[in-house]
Amino acid sequence: MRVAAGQFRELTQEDLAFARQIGCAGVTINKPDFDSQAWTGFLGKQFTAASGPRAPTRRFSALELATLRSAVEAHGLVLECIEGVPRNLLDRVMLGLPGAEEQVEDFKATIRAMGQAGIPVLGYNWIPDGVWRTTKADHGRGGALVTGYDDRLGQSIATGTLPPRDEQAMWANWERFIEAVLPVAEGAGVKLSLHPDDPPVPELDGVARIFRDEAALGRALAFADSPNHGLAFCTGTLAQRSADGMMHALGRFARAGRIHYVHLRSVAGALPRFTEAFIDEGKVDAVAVLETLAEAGFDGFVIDDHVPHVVGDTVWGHRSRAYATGYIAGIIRALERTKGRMG
Ligand SMILES: [Mn+2]
Repeated sequence: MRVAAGQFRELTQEDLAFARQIGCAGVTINKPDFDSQAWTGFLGKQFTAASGPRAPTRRFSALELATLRSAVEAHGLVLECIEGVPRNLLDRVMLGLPGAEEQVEDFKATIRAMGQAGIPVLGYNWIPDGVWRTTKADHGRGGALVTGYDDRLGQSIATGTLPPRDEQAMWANWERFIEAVLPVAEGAGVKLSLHPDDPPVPELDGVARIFRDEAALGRALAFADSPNHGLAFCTGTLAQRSADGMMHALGRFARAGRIHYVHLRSVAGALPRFTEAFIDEGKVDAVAVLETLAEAGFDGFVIDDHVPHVVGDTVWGHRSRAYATGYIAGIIRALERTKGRMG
């Protein structure tokens, strides 16, 4: 088990140096938009107006991914994972809209490119309108800014941008998707890792959120029962329903060897209303989480997630992430030492 730095949507050489400086062995990249000005600059490509706005389909090329991997490795880091493609490159598949087939073909090509570039894990989720919060400026400990969600407000919002989809439709679309892409992942030696729906409520904006609890995740793992399909286990998302339920799911899926990586964050409160919290407070017991993973023999990586915004911090959250990452690394070290003493 090891700690990584994650959720870079854009990347600079400084960010990579920072990840190494705070002791991470690896990094993850979030939904990279390789056609954006920031990414074309990082990858040493010419940005042209033709690069954006982005078409509804897009495959990541092996060359882009290899360039990215090399840049990461130049800092003594491992590129552990790409956490998803931009949402609008998979939305037609999730919603079963015209153009879904083309998006699936691009996703398959992306998996093959990941395999060629030697990047072992591709995270994904099944939420076409993304993570919802009803505030981004609630006050946490010491006045730190934290995000929050109130389902009474959430349920009153209808964007009118998505076609309504019930549970049955979202499951059917997912089953069709995973049946199409999993054999490609197995052939390419790439792991696909499902992140639960955040917030984990039955429906938002007229679209069912199917991956919201242990039962649904268990069903997904049984349906796509392969070492190349597992979970991006997010402690915060599941604890937003129930911290006890999250711990139960964690133990079960860790012992089954189906957790590829972990988002470790905490929350205060639970649905219908919660706020995010520092890693050392709130409903999620980070020590218990890491202890459960260690006992199950988990050998993947753990990253922080949605850290509170502290005094003087950057948008990405260098200060807050350094704190959370150090906290995780310290617990892992302590658990290793205890295990060594117990023989
Ligand atoms: Mn997460």
